[in-house]
Amino acid sequence: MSSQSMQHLLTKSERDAFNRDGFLVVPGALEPDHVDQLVTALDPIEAKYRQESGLKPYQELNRLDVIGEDDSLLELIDWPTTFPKVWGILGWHIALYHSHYISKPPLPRHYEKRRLGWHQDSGRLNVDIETEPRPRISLKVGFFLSDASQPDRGNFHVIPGSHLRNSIDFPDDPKQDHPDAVPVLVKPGDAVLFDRRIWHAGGQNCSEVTRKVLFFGYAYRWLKPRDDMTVEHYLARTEDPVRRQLLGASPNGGFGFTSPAEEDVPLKAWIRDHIGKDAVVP
Ligand SMILES: O=C(O)CCC(=O)C(=O)O
Repeated sequence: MSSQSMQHLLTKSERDAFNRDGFLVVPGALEPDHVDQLVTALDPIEAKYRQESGLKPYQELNRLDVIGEDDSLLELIDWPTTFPKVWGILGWHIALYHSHYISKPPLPRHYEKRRLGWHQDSGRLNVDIETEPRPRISLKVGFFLSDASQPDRGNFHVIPGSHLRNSIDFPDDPKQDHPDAVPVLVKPGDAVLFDRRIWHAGGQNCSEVTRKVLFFGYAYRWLKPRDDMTVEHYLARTEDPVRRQLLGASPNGGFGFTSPAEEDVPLKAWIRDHIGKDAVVP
């Protein structure tokens, strides 16, 4: 893992904001050239899956398990500007459990606006676990590759602070959105970290610009991956121990009574060696 991470550790005010609001914007997480490279890599992948799935040109593509599709995506899992915030929040006992790419082309002009598809992540988890609020368990990083700095560009929407509520009430009119809903306004290269429990939704794209976002989900190692995690080809040639942890490698198996052993969770030692044994991580 790059030592540049040390320059982007989670600050106290970022932690407070994440805990209070349920999300955090990391401006300029990716350089403009890097954004262009990722778009160039993702465009043919998108074209292939659009053709396979028969989507109409204005319909959203949501490609799950995208991480394995192109080498340029691998380095984003421990990216120095975002990953220190991830382990700063969740701690060291984590792995990637999900990755997806959403491309949202402009809607047809006659499209009638409707209420967005509000949800918390991890579907059944919200039904099976009975506490209020439910536990956090995972978070996602969204790398924005298009300009969503204005509303109505298919922005990621949130209800700030709603991560601590198991349910939310909507107006009676089914077209009306929640009064506290806000679009997250971000530029290409910005990243958004969000608590899986925050009530969130993708917005409608009434602009001329296709909205493109790569999402990486991180969770505790005991959570079953959300998608196929097609990463064997990366593991076969990846030596970096932390990256291997994130890809799901675990030489001693799972997380039983005597594990994880240090070699199952090299991120723990990395944090200890770089920050010290008193590092404030869960
Ligand atoms: O496309 C978006 O902005 C929303 C994505 C989303 O709902 C999710 O990743 O769970």
